[in-house]
Amino acid sequence: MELNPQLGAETNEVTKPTNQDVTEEISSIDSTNVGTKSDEPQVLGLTQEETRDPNEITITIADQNTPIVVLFGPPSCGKTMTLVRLTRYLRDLNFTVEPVPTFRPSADAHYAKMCRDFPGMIGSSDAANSTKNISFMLVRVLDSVGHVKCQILEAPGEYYYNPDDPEEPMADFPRYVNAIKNSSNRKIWCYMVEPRWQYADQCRNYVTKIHTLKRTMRPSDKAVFIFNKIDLTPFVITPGEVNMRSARKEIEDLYPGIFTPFKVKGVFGTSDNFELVPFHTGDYSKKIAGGYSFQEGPVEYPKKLWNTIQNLIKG
Ligand SMILES: Nc1nc2c(ncn2[C@@H]2O[C@H](COP(=O)(O)OP(=O)(O)O)[C@@H](O)[C@H]2O)c(=O)[nH]1
Ligand SMILES: [Mg+2]
Repeated sequence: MELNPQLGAETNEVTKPTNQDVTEEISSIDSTNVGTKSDEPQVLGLTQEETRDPNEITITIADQNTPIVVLFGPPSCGKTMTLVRLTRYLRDLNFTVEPVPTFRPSADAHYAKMCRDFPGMIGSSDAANSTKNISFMLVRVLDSVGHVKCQILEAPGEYYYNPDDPEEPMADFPRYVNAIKNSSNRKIWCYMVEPRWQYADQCRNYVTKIHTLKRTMRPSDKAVFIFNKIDLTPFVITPGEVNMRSARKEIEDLYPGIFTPFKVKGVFGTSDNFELVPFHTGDYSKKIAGGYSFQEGPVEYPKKLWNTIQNLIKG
């Protein structure tokens, strides 16, 4: 299915990520000029034209039956590193995680390079090697006998919620997001939250944006809230074991009303129609030579996330 919606909607101003830590250090090199059909520099894995007008982004979802896990969250919440950590975990279990080459137009040399370099970026202990290079990707997960279990989409956070856009939370989603929303694949929306978001004053707007998207979710779609950077909270009891009651309360305090539309009223009261998963992608230590080294976090976190995704796919 070719998803290239017609132009005509208002353009979203897209800026580079404003990540506080690692990605800030690498912002000067994230315009990787690897050459496209027009040999123009690229930011976030997009051509200059696409960066100027995200409504120009063309994607193709060739497999319309396999569920898509969408990592949804603002810049620097940890989408790329979640993909990296989950991929490492799945590979250890003999799953194959591979980029879907047809996701972006074949003339897009940057995407082709990203696909080729994916194994190296996943295995790298240099955090920037992943965060700066994996920016807009569809991967698929196959089990040890070649069954495709799901697809995972990682995209620039600005297109979901852009803290630098004064129009938020009313800024339109770029058309490719709508195209994903409207595709026939079942979706597992993974909404990411973090404990010390640098734009804490915008938490309510981010909540509004999630609720806007929620209204377009189909009944078969599922919702997971990923509380990433759990290592920065006091709720970790032992590695992988988290006081979820307190963690949940913290999210509700930081992001007021976030769970409200994801609750269902029944005869015996209200119940959750979502999953909540704590996550810790890994530890990031400053290197003397510059940049950060990445050491993967406890296995319990990707294990819990993967089990949750699998149950939702089955359910
Ligand atoms: N403390 C901590 N920091 C994290 C964690 N995951 C990501 N980070 C930090 O957040 C930065 C942005 O992560 P990234 O995956 O690139 O975010 P993205 O913009 O959403 O793709 C990383 O460079 C890390 O510094 C985590 O589990 N714990
Ligand atoms: Mg990213």
